[in-house]
Amino acid sequence: MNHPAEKSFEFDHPTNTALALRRSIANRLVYMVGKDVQSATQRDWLFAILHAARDRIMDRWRETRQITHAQDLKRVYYLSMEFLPGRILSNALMAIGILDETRAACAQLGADFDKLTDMEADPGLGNGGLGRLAACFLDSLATLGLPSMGYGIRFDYGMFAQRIVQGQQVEEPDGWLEAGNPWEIMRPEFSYKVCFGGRLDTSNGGLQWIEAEEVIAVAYDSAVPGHELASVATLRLWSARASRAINLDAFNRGDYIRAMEAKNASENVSRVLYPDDSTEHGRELRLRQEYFFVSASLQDLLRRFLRDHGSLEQLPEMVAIHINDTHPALAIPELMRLLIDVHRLGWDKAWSLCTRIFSYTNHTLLQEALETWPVDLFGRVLPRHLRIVFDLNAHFLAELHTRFPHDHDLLRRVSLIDENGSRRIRMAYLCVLASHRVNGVSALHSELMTTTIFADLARVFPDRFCNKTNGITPRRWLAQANPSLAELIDSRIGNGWRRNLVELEALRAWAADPEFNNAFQLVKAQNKQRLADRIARETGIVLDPDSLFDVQVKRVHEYKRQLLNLLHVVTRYHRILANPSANWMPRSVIFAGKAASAYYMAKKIIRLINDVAQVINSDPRVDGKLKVVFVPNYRVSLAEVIIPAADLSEQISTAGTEASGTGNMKFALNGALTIGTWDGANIEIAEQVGPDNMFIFGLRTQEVAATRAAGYRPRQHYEESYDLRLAIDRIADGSFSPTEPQRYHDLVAALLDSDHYLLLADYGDYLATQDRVDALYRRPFEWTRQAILNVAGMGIFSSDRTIREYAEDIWQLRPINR
Ligand code: 26Q
Repeated sequence: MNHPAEKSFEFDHPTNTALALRRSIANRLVYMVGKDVQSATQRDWLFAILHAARDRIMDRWRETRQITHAQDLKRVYYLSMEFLPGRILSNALMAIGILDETRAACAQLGADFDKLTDMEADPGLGNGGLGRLAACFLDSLATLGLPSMGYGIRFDYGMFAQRIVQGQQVEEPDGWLEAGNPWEIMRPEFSYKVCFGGRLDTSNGGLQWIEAEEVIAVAYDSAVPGHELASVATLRLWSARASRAINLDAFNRGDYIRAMEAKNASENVSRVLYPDDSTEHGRELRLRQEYFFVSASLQDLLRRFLRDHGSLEQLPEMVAIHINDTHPALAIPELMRLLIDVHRLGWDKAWSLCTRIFSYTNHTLLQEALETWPVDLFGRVLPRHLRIVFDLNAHFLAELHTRFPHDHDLLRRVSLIDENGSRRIRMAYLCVLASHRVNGVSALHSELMTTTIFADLARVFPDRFCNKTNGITPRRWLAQANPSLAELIDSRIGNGWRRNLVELEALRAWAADPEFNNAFQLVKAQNKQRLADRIARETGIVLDPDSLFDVQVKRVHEYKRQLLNLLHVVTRYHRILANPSANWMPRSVIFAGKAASAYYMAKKIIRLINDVAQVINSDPRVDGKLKVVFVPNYRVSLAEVIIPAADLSEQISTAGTEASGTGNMKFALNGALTIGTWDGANIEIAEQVGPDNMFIFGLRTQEVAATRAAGYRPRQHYEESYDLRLAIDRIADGSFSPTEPQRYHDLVAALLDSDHYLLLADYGDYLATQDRVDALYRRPFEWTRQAILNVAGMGIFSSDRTIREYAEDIWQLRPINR
């Protein structure tokens, strides 16, 4: 007891009976929202429920922080530009264990729980896989009781909302905060100054950064409740606020509007997420965003450390900092700056701390996606950090020279500065240099990482590189998204799988049990109906729930090969027309996904999907044998409805291009069969579920390389296959774009002349494999038996497993002991 009021400081802990919940919701409606049962809107009810739920997380949240502090435990700080948590309410109620009670309370209050939960905003603070992975990791960190904090940016505008207008993607701003965000708590007491620009002053022997601009980063926290509230982690997002300094001098000059403009401009740094998942680097605002959140996060964690510990010597024993892709790489020169310029450590001491604290995950091998920054831009925005990067590079290259005195080209190749053409900083190399561990996200990816993009660095630092195969949280992706399947599984093997996903192995024994097999089919049928209803509402296209639901949902990218899928669709259409009376297995091909707003080819692919859908869906000769639909605005909350309804999961990237994939895991966990290439985590899924329970096709990574090396000629496949020729000719001749016949000329030319991702090379095998899919789907029992074996094999793909591996091999973390 160290506060004078502690004796008299008493409060009521909320309880979880339906009655208590009902009273809490009513209280929150009256005293927080300021309404009553007569005047409450739907949104008012939602906010009242949200607050009642939030109240029930607070005690454990405080307790988690107190225990971490009292037991003096090491923490991991997960730095990520992106977090895609999905809606919080259902997840929180399940974590607390009061989903049914809350439903009952709502019913008594006359509120429609399902309708209300569907009104909650879906925070789109990420582009796709990388941001969603970060969210799954926080869920697992909380569930495993590992002391942790996620750090990111509180973007005012998240991933754009996608509308489809006349077949084309149209982007709209996602103002997810406009109605208020009841989950966040502003913590203005944690505000930090972040500076930009200016110059280095070397006049009096030292090195001083004379900054030109400053902005304030303000913390907003949200709770991340673990399963059964094992612990509650924190997501701390930074929002930019103009500094008083800007305000004061601009306003004092008397030009009020100018001053307001300056204020606005400086707050732009946390305005909007870059909706690009590969190539959008070289933009100054993006660099500022990266530095902004990293600087605030490091100041914050150093403050916390120094509050509890005297000496920076022990920093690596108490703090692990993880860098999610290179986007937070500026944490490295920023920590060096803080240790050297602010805390007055020597260079060698500071560097030795850094290399014991940082670890880094790579998420891509695609050359165009590797982040680099032009030296001059970098130096203009962050002159001190440029100097640190140069000094680091000099130390590194000097040491290398002594280790490999005869390999001069090695120094050029591994330099942090790419000197070919305009000089650019290689952010990935900086991360490898500073990290004691560098990991890829699937076995294949980690292997390719050390033989391609980091081949030289793997020779220099052989002990750093490792693999941590991605995972997904079974709480959101099975328990929450697919409650009927969850319940069916519980009825046979109990509910322990939520914490220990390998328990799903026990389902193997049930795969061929007629009753279970049948019940499993029934669940799938319900989920398909739920999706069909949703699609009919949103697009007007009516799907037959008895048809095979063939699903490809993910960002639209050439390497993911949505076009290969579409070539199959067009061929199937032509075959149906040629042979309408054959016994066709009805199919519904479902696409969803966003294209980067400046990615011309990806947008064209979306348009082609919609054009093809239009023609096929309105052709009476098809007569229900084939439907195609593009579902607009793919996001976490839509994924939760689509994935449980899939029969077939399309994971068809060119071998060697998809680092891992995590959608592949979500589908298999929900009882879809996969048609996929030997790529990313597909390979490990095949190992777990058995290759006979998956549809594997296409060239392997080595064969892709060999095909390219031999001078790949896509046109040869076109000339040799009647079906392929017909499909491509019809796309080219305007059959799917009659008002503008040349609409797809460039797309077709790209396929025939270069086809960088080898669609045409894989087309034949893909089509043959799709025929095998149809054949198996005609045998519902056997199909379902294999689907159940897929579910049973998904145990290792829990993000709990992934996080345990990070905690043991990389972060050296121990859980709290309650
Ligand atoms: C970089 C610079 C400037 C602007 C944007 C970006 C940017 C933003 C997001 C670059 C990449 C991303 C996202 C990448 C991503 O999601 N990668 C995916 O990560 C998943 C999780 O590991 C893997 O499963 C996927 O295979 C991988 O594509």
